[in-house]
Amino acid sequence: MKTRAAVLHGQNEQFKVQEVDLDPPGPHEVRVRLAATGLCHSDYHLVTGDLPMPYPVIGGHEGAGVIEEVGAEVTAVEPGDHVVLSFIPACGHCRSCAVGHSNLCDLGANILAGPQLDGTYRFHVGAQGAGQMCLLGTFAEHTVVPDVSVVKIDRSVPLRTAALIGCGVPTGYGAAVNKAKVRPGESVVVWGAGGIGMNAIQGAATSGARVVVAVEPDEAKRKLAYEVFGATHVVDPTAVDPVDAVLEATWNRGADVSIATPGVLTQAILAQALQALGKGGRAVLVAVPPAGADHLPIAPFDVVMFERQILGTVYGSSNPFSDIPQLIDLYQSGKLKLDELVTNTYSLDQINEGYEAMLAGRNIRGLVILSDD
Ligand code: CXF
Ligand code: ZN
Repeated sequence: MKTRAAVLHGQNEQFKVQEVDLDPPGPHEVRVRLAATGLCHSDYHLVTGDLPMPYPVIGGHEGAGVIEEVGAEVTAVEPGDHVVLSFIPACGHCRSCAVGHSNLCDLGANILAGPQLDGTYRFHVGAQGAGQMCLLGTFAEHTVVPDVSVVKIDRSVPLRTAALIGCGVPTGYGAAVNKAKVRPGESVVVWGAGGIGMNAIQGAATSGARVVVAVEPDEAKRKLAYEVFGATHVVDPTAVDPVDAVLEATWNRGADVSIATPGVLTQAILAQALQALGKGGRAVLVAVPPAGADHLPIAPFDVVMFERQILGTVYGSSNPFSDIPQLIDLYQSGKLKLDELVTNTYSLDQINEGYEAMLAGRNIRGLVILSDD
């Protein structure tokens, strides 16, 4: 079939919205009509090359939609089902899945490769195969993805809201809840209050953190972090030293938990996130570092003597098939804020405009509306 997609043809180019060819689903694949997709910074890393994927590639890894067609061997979903797309597939059988760490599923090795799991392409631009970001390619009106990349959700949830649970929400919320395991009374600092950080802030606040410091240069995001998502302190790092501000907010102890969620994990922000840790503090590194970054700016002596822990996390250490429905339950019971995350909506043709707004710091989440579903 023909569909429309935002295709990236080369490094430092804009997304080109164009008609593309889409193959039918293979035996273990499904075709999804997408309702909406979020503009995550990670797709922009494809533009800069910080996340390298072969071009051309269909961007997008945060989306939700309706199943239109399933392959011959698919049993978990059927046409008409509503799904959130998971940017890491979860096979359920590899060791990581079996021990409850599906975010580390062995199939995750393929998410930046380009072709689908069988080594061939579903999207074609003329004679050329086009890859799919995280096997998904949600910057498209339709996509074909592995069945282990779709999580069925209740039809009562608006798909435009559910799309946010594809990446930003579990990544940020899970960084605080699953990886840092924030406990009541702890002090938490979150570096960057964008689509990921704002969810780390609400995850820390709902876990009972006594102090939640949001370090964020954009005034509107600081205001929302404080008024809506549960930050107790906000800091403009362009105006004051944010490490001093964290010390001040934590009775000079430093943070129990320091969560790094800026657009790009620069060495400068990483150094501050590590310096802000108190004794026994846990640093949780979420954002993608620049290509070539090869060391952590912290003295090994301090790690040993002050028992500091440095923890990486991908997808907020979530299990997509259990955590995505659970996040939806939390939203429906009023315990998780999602609608407030959407700053602006765009059409697919306006996708580059959405990324300009993100780069200018104006978007928490820009959301591209892809259908009326
Ligand atoms: C990223 C992590 C690296 C692979 C692509 C997705 N996470 C969230 O945006
Ligand atoms: Zn993302």
